[in-house]
Amino acid sequence: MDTKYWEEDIETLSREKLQQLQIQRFRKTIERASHSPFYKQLFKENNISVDTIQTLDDIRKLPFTTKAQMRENYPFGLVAGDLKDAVRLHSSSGTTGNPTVIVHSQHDLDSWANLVARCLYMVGLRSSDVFQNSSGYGMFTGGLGFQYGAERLGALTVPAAAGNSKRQIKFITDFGTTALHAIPSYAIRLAEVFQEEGIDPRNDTRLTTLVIGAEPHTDEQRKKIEQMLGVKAYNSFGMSEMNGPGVAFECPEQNGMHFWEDCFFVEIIDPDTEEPVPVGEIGELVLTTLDRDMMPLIRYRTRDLTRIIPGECPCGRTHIRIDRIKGRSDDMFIIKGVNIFPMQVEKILVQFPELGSNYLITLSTRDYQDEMAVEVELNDLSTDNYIQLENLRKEITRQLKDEILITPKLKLVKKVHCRKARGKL
Ligand code: DLL
Repeated sequence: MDTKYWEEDIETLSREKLQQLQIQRFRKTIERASHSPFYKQLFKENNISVDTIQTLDDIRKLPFTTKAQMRENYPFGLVAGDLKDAVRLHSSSGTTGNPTVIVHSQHDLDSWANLVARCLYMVGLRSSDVFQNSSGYGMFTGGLGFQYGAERLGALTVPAAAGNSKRQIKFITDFGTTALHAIPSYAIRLAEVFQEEGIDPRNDTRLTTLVIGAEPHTDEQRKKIEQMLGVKAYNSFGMSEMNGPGVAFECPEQNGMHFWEDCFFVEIIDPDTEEPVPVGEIGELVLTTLDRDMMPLIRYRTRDLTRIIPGECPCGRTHIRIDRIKGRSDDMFIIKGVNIFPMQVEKILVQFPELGSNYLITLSTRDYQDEMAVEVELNDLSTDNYIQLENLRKEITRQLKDEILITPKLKLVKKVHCRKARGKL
């Protein structure tokens, strides 16, 4: 008989047993991490050993790990295993300075594929499905992450990769794609191209399921996508530091995303006081890997803001649920699935002597598409020659595209000198 769980014994484990498993895996993680140069030093400075963890509350005795520390210890300072046992490396998109690097052993990749398969099974996908992935393949984990997860499930998996909407549509119709993975902004774009091509995805394709994630989106956007494509869309959360996709995922109840607590330990803290917030309140998500061999991460400050949804889920899964990501506690923003820090824009702009020191980044959403505009002032000495200015604009745009992976609308503006107006009130 077909069950509704991929791994019923884990997904419906009692809270007590789940917590026992977490302590056991937490201790193993500490032991494992202590072999990396970074954690070895950190544990020594903070007097941490496996015995520090007797109960789950003891976890608060451990220091946090930050993205900055990962960059400082680039590329392999947090690697705990022997690099000869490493089989894959992913690095973050769009970061300032060194990217964050995650190295995986075969065990890690197996565990990750299993988690993604668990998510897909949860929303009804089976080996008879045709799963098309419109994520970028390469360093972005949405590509290979879903590829291996869908293959693990046994689905016929189509690595269509990003872009080329007409080709995506041809694949969907020709191969009988039943489930599609897309970032939300792209799902809307694809629905528009369907319209332009005169194909009705609701009647002319076998599409029933959409997996959307990797960037913030609202419930209204989801409804619009569902209606345009004639699918049920499920929210999927993850990050490259925690493998990628397959970290938290909605079940058919769609009342939050189940967080796979056998593989990740979840804390929600106040980003300023660093103290835990009460269940149900919004704070910063802090995560510890519980089943990673090559590069465990302990109490990683994700900067994502969310909350734990109180209560039990009628689906029977005991793993906690988190709400949609409400924002970030740093200045990172996500455009078209790409993570961008304003510093990256600044890094490029400062290299042009023609530019002044002020710039403005504007983010907007038009017809459900994210847009990024950069206005930057020219300095006093810059030319008035239109052709030279246009060449300058193109060169800055090109360099920005190289750095942030998307092309912003760039406007060069004359410096405005303000004179004070005198007047009497
Ligand atoms: O975006 C991994 C992924 C791929 C997740 C495909 C889901 C689907 P990063 O590029 O490292 O990894 O970006 C991680 O994206 O910290 C969040 O800020 C944001 N994010 C991811 N999923 C969601 C979501 C992948 N469902 C960062 N809703 C995270 C809102 C999301 N934000």
